[in-house]
Amino acid sequence: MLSLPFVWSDDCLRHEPEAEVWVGVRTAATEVPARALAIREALAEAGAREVTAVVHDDSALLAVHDPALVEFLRTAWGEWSAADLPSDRVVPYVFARSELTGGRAPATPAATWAKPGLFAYDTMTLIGPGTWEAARAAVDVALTAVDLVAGGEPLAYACCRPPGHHVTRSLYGGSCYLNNTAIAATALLARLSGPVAIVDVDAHHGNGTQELFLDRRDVLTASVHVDPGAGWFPHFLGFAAENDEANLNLPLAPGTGDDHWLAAVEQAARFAADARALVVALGVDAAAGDPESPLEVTASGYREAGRILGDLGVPTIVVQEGGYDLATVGPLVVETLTGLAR
Ligand code: SP5
Ligand code: ZN
Repeated sequence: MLSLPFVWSDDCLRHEPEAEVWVGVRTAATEVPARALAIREALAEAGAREVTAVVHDDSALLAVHDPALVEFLRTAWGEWSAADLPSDRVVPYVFARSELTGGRAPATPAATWAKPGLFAYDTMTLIGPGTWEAARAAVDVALTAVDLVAGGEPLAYACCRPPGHHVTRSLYGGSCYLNNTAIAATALLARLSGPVAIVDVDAHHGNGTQELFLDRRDVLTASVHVDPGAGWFPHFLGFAAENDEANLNLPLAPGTGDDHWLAAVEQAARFAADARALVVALGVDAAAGDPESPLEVTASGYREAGRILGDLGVPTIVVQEGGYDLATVGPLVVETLTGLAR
């Protein structure tokens, strides 16, 4: 019996990316609505209590993200679909790299089809009819979990999608649009005393979260992930060389299983030991059967990771990130939460 609240919004199902443009071709999307439904079903079966997300205003969202990114995401599909373009999803084709304009702010392009290049850093993260509504609902799910914990619940789980940990202040990518984890941590810090720690166990480096809190000492960030130096997303960062007093990257070799992965989770937990509250960025794509990562963590490994993080003994919010094997994503989340809740 899993006795904890989990937050849900039907609107999180409205994002249907269908595809990811990868090396120039459309491949089938992996970040699909069925993920959230599978997790919800496993949670209900385990006895967790569903709480419907409460709509929040934009203040917590705008404390983290550039208003221009938020406005783009809010309006991108409407503008794109009105422009009669050959793609049924918003996708960038030219990128406003800062070196292109000598560090000056790029002009806002007149062409609708050039605008995504101001805010997207990859071609995989498509925008369609319900993308904004789902991404915004995911923020409400995370903020409702914050409300529960600020109100005295020791542990709450945000069953949200699309995920968020790859989004920086102004740039979206990696199947993510708004950084739910970072928004939750910021809101939690405003409600409880700090510092707050974010421990990210998604198989991929939490690059957006790292960049958002780079100069902060009141939000500690730790990430356990497959070594980008071995050829894995986000490729350009996630290395131990980026570590400092408030940021810990623990890159692991492809093929890493429970023993070394759990040692890294323990190291992340020690790093977070002085925090007064915890946000777990829970990707279950480090599991052995996941199609998007080469890590080999088992279900009992995820349960043990939950125990390790639960031993910190501080108010905790768990925010869903990746995890793409529809047959196991639900049970893996339940295992982790069972370890945490004990
Ligand atoms: C939140 C999260 O786990 N995001 C993962 C983003 C990484 N995606 C990288 C995909 C690289 C190529 N995948 C090929 C299969 C495309 N269907
Ligand atoms: Zn991931």
